[in-house]
Amino acid sequence: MPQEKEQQRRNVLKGGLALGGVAATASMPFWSKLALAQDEELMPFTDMPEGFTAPPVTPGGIHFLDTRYIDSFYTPVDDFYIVQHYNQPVIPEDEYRLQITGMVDSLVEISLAELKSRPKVEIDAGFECGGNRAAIFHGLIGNARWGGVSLRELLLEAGIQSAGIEVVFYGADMGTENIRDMDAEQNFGRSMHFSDALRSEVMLAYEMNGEPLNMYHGAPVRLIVPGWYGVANVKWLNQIHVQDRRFMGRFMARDYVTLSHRNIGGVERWEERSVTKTQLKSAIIRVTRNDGGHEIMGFVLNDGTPLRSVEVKIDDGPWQSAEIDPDSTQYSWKLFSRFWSDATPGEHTIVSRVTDVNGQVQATPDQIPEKPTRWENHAQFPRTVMIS
Ligand SMILES: Nc1nc2c(c(=O)[nH]1)N[C@H]1C(S)=C(S)[C@@H](COP(=O)(O)O)O[C@H]1N2
Ligand SMILES: [Mo]
Repeated sequence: MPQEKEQQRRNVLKGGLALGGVAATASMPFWSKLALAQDEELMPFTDMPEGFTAPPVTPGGIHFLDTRYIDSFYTPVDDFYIVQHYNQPVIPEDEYRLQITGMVDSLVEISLAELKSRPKVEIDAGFECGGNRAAIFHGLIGNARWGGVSLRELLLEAGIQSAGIEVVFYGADMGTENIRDMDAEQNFGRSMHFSDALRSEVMLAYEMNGEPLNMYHGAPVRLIVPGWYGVANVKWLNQIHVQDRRFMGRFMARDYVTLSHRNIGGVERWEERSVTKTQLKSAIIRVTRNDGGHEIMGFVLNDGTPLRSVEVKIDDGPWQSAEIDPDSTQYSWKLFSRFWSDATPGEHTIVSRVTDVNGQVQATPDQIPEKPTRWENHAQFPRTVMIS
């Protein structure tokens, strides 16, 4: 259970604080560096507005994480960011039904109790909103242990017919969309090709960090698509529909669409693509000072491709390798840290970059294709910090 794991860490942490200081820093287990020690002080980012803080969780409100204070591998449920585009429906557990409809051999209607009686799967998955951005400390982000059932098994049991290529996921939340001068009531909907839907790690989650999923995060059941941007993880999921053509709802085809100027097989084009797989990204979340020196922390997200390295660069210095949290798993976020022994007082620029096993390096802002839309911010992000 994640909570027990966290509790163990905290207990060990309390006992271990006496270690403190210079000698301990290098040998300290990674997780013990996450929680700020009593004498550890946050160095201010000079590229941030003063007095910036994350808002409280409110019904219907968007909430983000103050990433400077990340102190655990699993984001506590109450701190995990919240984004929704319509309402937040309250669905009584005993009334909940999930339907699988369309081009399947047998239509499915399944209650929550029936879902829970199926073999349980658990996976660590971290994700960010496709619209996450530096101005809010990349706070539309979180990492959790999700518990639920395999989508693949359910779909295989229902039997996708050979003409069924697209799997559409509908939430119970609803809004009015003005489309071609007409008001159309629609539920939140997202889709993917059946080969993506059949990936073994895609799941229908009814638990988050060992607790029943709460209303904000899509109770009683949501989709979790490890390695994809947040928008794929349909909350309040109550219908899965298999069809023979692409789904063109707002969140696939009009919104969460990245417009970028890129080379398409040798031809320069303005291309529009749906926000799906998470781009290779790292960012620095904080710099702290303790009695041993300064510590730089950050996170990595990507589509699950294993990583080769994460590096940090200070001012015009060399790239220096950072330590990746050994608790990281394929689809979790990867927290990293780098000890900064010779920080001098004054303003410094720090930046991180991640490289995956295929040799793909996180792009610099110059290397990112011209991209007027606000989605998929994954360029290296230099920050300025005031060291004291
Ligand atoms: N039904 C439904 N699911 C949804 C959304 C929504 O508006 N309605 N928003 C999506 C977006 S854009 C994001 S970033 C994630 C956020 O999940 P969270 O609020 O649990 O962090 O949910 C996704 N799933
Ligand atoms: Mo999002």
